[in-house]
Amino acid sequence: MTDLVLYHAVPSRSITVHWMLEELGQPYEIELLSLEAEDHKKPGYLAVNPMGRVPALKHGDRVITETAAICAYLAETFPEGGLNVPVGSPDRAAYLRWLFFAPVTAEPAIIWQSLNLPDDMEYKPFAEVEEVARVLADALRGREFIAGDRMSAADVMIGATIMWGTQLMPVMPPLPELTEYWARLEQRPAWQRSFGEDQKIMAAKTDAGG
Ligand SMILES: N[C@@H](CCC(=O)N[C@@H](CS)C(=O)NCC(=O)O)C(=O)O
Repeated sequence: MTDLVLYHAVPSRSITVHWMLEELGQPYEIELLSLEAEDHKKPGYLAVNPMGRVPALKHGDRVITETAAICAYLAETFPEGGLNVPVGSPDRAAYLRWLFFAPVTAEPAIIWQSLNLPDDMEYKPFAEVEEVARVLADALRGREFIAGDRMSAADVMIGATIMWGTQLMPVMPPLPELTEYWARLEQRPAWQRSFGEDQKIMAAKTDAGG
């Protein structure tokens, strides 16, 4: 019995939290939801996350939502996992910057681009994917990790965002700094484990016609 429960659906942003949990090495359980069956809009789940979206994480009687917030919370709550960059660290500014950059700047740009809206729209509320890719490539050039010289929750967020933007929703220019960074991250045993499990979940859905 564990007091960490991930409300998970595949494919969805919760694969990022799944990876984060594997990186931490803490015991956790998965509550699998089917977005196709609209499990996330049913009262049981709306009581957990009234937004009706995944991921959500329960830690004992606490609930936390928002992928980046969950990753930051896990890193901070379980510092023995080595993915936190604590207050006072010289790398803290970079850590927070990239943790937030992923969902607030990069992800909307990727989604916006994938909508394939007309180029002549007068007002675009989000950054362009080209700019996001260039800024990330500049930040990653000559570095192994995005904040400091070791893996952190910011790498989980930025890595997963690059993977979505260059592979699952391939609208972001696959600049070498980005693809090389992801190629390194995807070798991590924690990603291999979570991704392997998520692929099995996908395969079971396909077999069931879902
Ligand atoms: N800002 C939230 C977004 C969560 C979100 O939109 N999740 C999607 C899956 S990737 C979802 O639950 N979609 C179901 C729906 O909109 O009905 C986060 O970063 O966790």
